[in-house]
Amino acid sequence: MGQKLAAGNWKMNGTAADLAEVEALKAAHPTSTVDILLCPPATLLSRMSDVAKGVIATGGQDCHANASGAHTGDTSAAMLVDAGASYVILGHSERRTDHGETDTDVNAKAQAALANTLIAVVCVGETEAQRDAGQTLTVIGTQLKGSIPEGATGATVVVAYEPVWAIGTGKVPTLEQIAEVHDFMRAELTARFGDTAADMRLLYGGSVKPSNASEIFATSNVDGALVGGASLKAAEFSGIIKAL
Ligand code: G2H
Repeated sequence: MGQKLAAGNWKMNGTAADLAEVEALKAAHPTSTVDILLCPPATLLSRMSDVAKGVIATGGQDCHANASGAHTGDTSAAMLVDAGASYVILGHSERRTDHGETDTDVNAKAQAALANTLIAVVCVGETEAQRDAGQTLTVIGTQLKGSIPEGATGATVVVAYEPVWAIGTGKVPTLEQIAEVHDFMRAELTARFGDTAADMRLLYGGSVKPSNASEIFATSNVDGALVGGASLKAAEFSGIIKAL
């Protein structure tokens, strides 16, 4: 397995004043045995990268599949790299819902990310209706197959399992439910990519907090977390990092 990863997704939150939280997080973790990542809004990426330099990596929350051109409001993978990023989150359910992103779109974006040496954090997850209908593993299998490009390795792709119904809701799946999906993802990725899939980090995301992080991290095939709300404040995110 690759090094464990605590990833923070700031979503559409954060201005320059919030860089104090990055300073505080850095002070709390001058060295770390796990990888720490923060993904701020694009407007803050360059400045956060300067502040975070050292132990904390930074990433984008999306990128365009194309290198440049007439795509108003979009950001290319190379632009993220230029702003100091080493990761990019792709296919988050909020992008899939708000912007209609499909597995094919996510796959094209992931190819652009990999071509620009960014590590792609590819998100998958079922809705509550899909879980209730017993379709969870089918949905996850389809998303994995469609969203992760050929040639992915443990060094270039991270997968985040985020049940849509657990995002920002305070609802967390049972540890058995998390283990079932993570074991399934490891098996699917191994069947497709071979030995390198053992190094592919599988993150859990959805209402992770310091109080539930330890038990989630102790669950089968969980190699870290993608954290939203609880990554905005250094003290709270630090509690999660320490549990990893
Ligand atoms: C899931 C997660 C971060 P939260 O979207 O990607 O957010 O921890 O706020 O549920």
